[in-house]
Amino acid sequence: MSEEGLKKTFLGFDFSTQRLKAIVIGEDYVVQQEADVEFDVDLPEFRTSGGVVRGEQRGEVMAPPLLWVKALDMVMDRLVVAGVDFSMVEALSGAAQQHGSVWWAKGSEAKLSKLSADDFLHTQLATVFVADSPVWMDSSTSADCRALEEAVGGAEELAKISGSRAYERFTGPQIRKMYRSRPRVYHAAERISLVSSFACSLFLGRIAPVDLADGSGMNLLDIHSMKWCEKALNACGDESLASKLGEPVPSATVLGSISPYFVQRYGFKPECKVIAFTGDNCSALAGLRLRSGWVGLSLGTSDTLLLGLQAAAAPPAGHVLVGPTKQAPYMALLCFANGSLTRQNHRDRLAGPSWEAFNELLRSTLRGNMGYMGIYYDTAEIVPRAAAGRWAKPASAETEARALLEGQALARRAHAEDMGLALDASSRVIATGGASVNKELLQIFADVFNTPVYVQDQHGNAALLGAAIRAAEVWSEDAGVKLNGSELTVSPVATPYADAEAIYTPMLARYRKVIEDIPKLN
Ligand code: XUL
Repeated sequence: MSEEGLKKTFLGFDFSTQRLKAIVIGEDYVVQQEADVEFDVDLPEFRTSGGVVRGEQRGEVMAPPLLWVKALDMVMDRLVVAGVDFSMVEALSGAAQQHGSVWWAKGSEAKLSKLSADDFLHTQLATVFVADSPVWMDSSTSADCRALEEAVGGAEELAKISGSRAYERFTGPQIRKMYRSRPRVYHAAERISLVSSFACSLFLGRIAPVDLADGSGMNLLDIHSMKWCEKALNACGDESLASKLGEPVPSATVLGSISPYFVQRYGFKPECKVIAFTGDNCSALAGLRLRSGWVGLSLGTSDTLLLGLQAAAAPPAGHVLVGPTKQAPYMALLCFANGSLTRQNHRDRLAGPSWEAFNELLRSTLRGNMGYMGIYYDTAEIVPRAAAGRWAKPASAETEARALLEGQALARRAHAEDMGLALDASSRVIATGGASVNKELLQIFADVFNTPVYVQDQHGNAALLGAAIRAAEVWSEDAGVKLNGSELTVSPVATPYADAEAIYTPMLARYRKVIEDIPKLN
């Protein structure tokens, strides 16, 4: 590649719950600079804990949007200190925590378009928000969820239309709560953004549209027609709601050029393109370059599966979203509450505080565990929706150790297939998160999915990397300039044994039978 070619850079942001991160990648997708602002530590004046504040009512969790604006001022300065040359940035994009809503006062758009480069954003935008932003940790909208489901014909119907039954943190129920309990705020808001489209607006100098992928986390979008669902809008607000939300756009949209504020203050070139921002999970799918039939497996406190899908299923649990990239027209998000914490609890019980000792137990058992299966929910499970409990007959420590991990992997595969995941010879599982260093665990996933498991080793934060990669890829397609960084650096860490299919297909069928008998929560 020519020297000139390598000089193009792309900027990505991640407005996550606890921090704002920024990353610069080159045309080869190699990370050049990074900067980070931690809300609680760097911006103590907002008095957040873990990036959020608790409301007066039970379950209310929000964040002051000005915190995010001030964090952007700060992270930009940190990028300057890190030596970023903004005049080389061809395009930027971003990721943000999903579901949160930002409520803009009348006249905000005019303010965004006339910012003075001599001053910080946060001093100029101090009065543009009419309320704190409810965020994804908020669980105060159960009544609104039931009302929304009823208005569209039931939970299953809502799942068919919007890709999810109603969830407390989703933006539709949150808007309904605002309309119902704080009508003055609702009416004072000229526009409502998601955290992603709000962040994008700061760079664009006008209110940015919601992108279809993050828009699918609202319970308001018809994920088939890609338009707002009128019944859902009517259930959550009045006739002004559609115009408050604006028309959604595909995630791979070049929205325009960067606002003059950033050109004058930081030296961006005026043609630098702003690509629609999206939700963090959607961005992670892009960062892992997941295609249809591939699985992103994040092994954390809870386990999250990101699935690239060809078509939208109507999920009994979990979420189907419009895909953020061309490689996956739809995606699914499945969160299993019992992940690493549950693995760790049982490791301690069966082997003490050492993974080595636990893995020793695993090695003294046979794959398939002679048919012994166990289901361990130390905390209420999300997929399937079930109370805490344990469904396993007493057995030796060795047998239980394998039963726990195989049971988890079987659950991940069964519920992924329920979402429409179709595994084939080209499929891959790409593991991330703390437990992705555990080779024994990854071998079990490889066998149960009968698919090789890879570990992403380019960057620990797939959502952040995905933001910069989306900027690069959407820019490249729009500008007709090919970039050389489009392949993911991953290393295969576990491949299935030849007998994996024969062992685990019958176990998968048995898992489905076993969970039928587990009492489900509504
Ligand atoms: C996804 C969700 C969280 C947030 C966290 O539905 O609520 O993963 O996106 O940032």
